[in-house]
Amino acid sequence: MRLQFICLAIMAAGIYGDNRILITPSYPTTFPLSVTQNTSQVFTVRLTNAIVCPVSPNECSVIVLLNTTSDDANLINVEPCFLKFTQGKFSQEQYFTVSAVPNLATKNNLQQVNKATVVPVVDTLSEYYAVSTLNKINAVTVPPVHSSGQCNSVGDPHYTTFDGKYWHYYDGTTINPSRLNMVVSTNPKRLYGQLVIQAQMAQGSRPARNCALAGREGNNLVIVSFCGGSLELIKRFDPNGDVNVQPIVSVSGQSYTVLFKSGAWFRYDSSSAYGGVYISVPGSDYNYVCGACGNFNSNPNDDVASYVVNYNYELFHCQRTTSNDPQGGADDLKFSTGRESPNSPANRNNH
Ligand SMILES: [Ca+2]
Repeated sequence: MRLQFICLAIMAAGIYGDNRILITPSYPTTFPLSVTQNTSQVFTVRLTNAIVCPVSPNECSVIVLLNTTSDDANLINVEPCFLKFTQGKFSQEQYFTVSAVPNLATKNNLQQVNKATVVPVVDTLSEYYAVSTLNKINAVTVPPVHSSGQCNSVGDPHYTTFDGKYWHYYDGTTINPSRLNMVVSTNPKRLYGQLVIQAQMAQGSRPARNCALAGREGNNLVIVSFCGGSLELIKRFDPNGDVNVQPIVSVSGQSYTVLFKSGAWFRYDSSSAYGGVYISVPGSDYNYVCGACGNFNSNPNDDVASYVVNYNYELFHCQRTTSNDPQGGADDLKFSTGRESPNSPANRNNH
């Protein structure tokens, strides 16, 4: 009966701490510490009584180990990872710092908030401090906020990637209309589902020109096509999906803009003879896309294979669609242009 009472008492103390060792500020469960890139929190640790050890007085100290757990591996740094209080300096405050790992922005699965916990554990020969219980520090890692990325494809066509790389694709081999993945998202936890945006070039046009754009977020697809000579606007929305996450199409003059729930959008401007293509993705897609718009990592030098790309096979894998390459980086969004599908066996043989 008495043992049961002691266990309950320890459990209760485990939630609130027992004030033998004070860690401030405290972050109980309902007030987690928010940790994001380039921020840190300093904690103060203080012993409230002298350290007395009944045996081995020469080794009498209190060590506070600062273990960490997290949803994702190693999201936070704790420096140092332990504190040692000695008998002579037991009253001296000591400090540790909790911060995000330096590469928090590039680690996987970080579009959503993740939990992390610092679990202080006491190691001592002191009977008084050996039974002390310390507050856990509950933290959440918050993805870094990054500004949105802008990409465009204009002329015959010339591309400017999210990272500002200017390059050209002339498609020198194929008779079939070329189709490129402009954006393919790569974050498995992306809100509102995966994003694929593809551009279609007009069949037989020299110089080449964009004639259609298609984008799908989750299971909602919109195609804006002028490949048949006049506007063809196609919406294929998930019949079982939430209507509040469906993309919105707006028209301004000869510009057709499709806004996705995530904040990503694409615009096709039909006033230009070449068709102007403009694309934006939200900052949460930073480092989580690939395609003709590049990988959105602030480095323009790793976006494309070369300044001028003449052949489909020279494109990066994720820039090719399955219509031009059966092993392409994203499935064909099945543009309906009123023309024969470039993925038909007859056309495939032309490659
Ligand atoms: Ca890049």
